[in-house]
Amino acid sequence: MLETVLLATVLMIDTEAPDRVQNLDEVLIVSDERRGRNRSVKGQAASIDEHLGELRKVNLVRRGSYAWEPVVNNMQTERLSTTIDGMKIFYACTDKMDPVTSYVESGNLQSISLNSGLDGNPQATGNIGGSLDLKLRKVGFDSDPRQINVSAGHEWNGHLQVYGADAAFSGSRAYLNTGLFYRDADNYRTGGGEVLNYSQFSKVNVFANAGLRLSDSDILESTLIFDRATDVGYPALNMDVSKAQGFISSVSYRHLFSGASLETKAYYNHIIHIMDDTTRPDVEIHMDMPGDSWTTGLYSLLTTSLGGETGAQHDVAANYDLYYNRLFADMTMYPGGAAPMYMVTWPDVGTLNTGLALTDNVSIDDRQSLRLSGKLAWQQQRLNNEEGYHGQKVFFPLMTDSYYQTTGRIAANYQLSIFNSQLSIGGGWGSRAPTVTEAYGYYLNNTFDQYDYMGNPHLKNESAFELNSNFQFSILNFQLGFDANVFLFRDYIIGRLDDRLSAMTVGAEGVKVYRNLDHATIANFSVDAGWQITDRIAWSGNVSYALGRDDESDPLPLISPLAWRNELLYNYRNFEARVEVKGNAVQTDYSAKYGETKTQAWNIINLSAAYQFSILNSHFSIRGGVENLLDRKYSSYSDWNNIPQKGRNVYLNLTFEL
Ligand SMILES: [Cu+2]
Repeated sequence: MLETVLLATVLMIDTEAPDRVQNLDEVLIVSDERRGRNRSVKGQAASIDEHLGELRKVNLVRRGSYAWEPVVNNMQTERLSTTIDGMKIFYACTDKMDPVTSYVESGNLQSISLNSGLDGNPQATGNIGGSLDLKLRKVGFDSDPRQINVSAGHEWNGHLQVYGADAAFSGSRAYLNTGLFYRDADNYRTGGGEVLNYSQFSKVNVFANAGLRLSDSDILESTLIFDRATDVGYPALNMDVSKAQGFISSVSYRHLFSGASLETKAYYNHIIHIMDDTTRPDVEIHMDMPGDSWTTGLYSLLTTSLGGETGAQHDVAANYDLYYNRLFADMTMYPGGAAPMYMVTWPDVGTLNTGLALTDNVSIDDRQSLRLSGKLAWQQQRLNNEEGYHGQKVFFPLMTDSYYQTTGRIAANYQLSIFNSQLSIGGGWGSRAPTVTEAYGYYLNNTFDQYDYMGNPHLKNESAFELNSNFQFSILNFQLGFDANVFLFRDYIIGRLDDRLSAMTVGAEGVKVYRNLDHATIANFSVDAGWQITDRIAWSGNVSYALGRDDESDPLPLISPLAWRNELLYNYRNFEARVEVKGNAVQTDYSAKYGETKTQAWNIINLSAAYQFSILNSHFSIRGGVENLLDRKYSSYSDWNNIPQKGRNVYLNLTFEL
């Protein structure tokens, strides 16, 4: 049961158990070399988005059936850090159609780890709400010499097909993981059977991770991922995507000292995003809107253990990182008959960021531990596109083409275990620089509130104090947990109406300019319970509530209403079955001021079952289920423009491990 508690914020995709768990929020998984068993309900055929959705602190903003935007502690991308094996990567869409999690596949990953709040992973910067690190699958040295996985999945609603194959080879001097995945879906049906147009997508992903042991203490590793989504529909938006492509690469060198390791990784990634409105009927003004994001960087991570034996033990990590990112997006409008209009929407912003992070996990004694983390980062931004720079300077005559920002974070967390309970309290402070959209975005239409948004180069950094606490206790077969955190913001960044400006986009209601609000508050509360009723039957439940307020005590947008989840699990030998009921209360606290509409309450029932067996030396697993059993038509508060979710959906996923 304790393990379940500790795993609250990590999702195991293809590994049996973490080798080392350091903190309730901070979960560290050392590359697992054993043959995996997939813990996720849908198995490997599940999308990254579905895996993310199984993390308790994660919600997802959905603009279609592909590329959902992760939300942690009720904060979106701007206030989170998302890294892939510590690599920085930035999305290339001015409309947030391509969160960076959309450029990897379930088959690429070993686990997803989430650090809640300001206590980020060493490579994270600007993480007020939390940091997600997607850990890539690496078989490592001296594991099974050869493993081959083949998986296939089908979902009847939307005719989703998933095919994947991956292989791992391991020896004492070298290892290789490689794989190919393909997903394709048609439009899905909402509850009641109506087809939701523009909800289709298609995606291909190829990856390779390789390692070479140069000597007993020197290891060279490298990663290559190519991911391409095509014909992706966004029913909540006015446009679709004809191509979203990611190329991710890295080379790293690891040196092992006695009791310490130093890893230095250099990486490069390029994202191409091409929007398309040619398949939509009734487009008044056709638009071309491509976006590009290039990032190159490196980090050096030193980890070591100090002390121990009699005194407190310190697990220390020091990380230096440096990256350079370029973001460029433009738009060409073709008003019927008239000459095309051209606009630069992200003015080729080059961001050079460098930072130093320190983490110390102090094991004071058997019962107490303390975790301290901090990071200081400095960045320079330059607007490299003249046209974009001059376009924005019209509105901000005092702006320059270059800016500097210094950001930092510091967090402390104390943990005490007594008898059957565990208490943790923590606090922190941190700041983030405005994003490129917030500082330099130019007439970016937001379909959520129907306003065009202008970036503001004079924004101050946003900062927040965080307080958090967590209490878990168990008696006999019963376990109960409480979790609460509050973020007190200064200079909170959000768009506010500027009625001196007029909209550019057809149908937009006006222009909003990003501003710093003097203060704002976001708070999250949750209660978890678990009950092992018999050896075979277990129940778990969760209720969460969140609150967001701006400087005038009005609700902030996209804050979850009261939400619950109930699950009954039956487990016998290699068979498991579960019934899940989840839902939201009516969104009474919606933010009319920021263009949000009220979302009604909903409840759905999901059924699933899994069976695993072995023949000779091969493992097979079959997973099947029905989502939204009663075919309810509903949308959640985080469904962009309240697009309805999938209606009843039957799925069957098969995996063979040879
Ligand atoms: Cu886009």
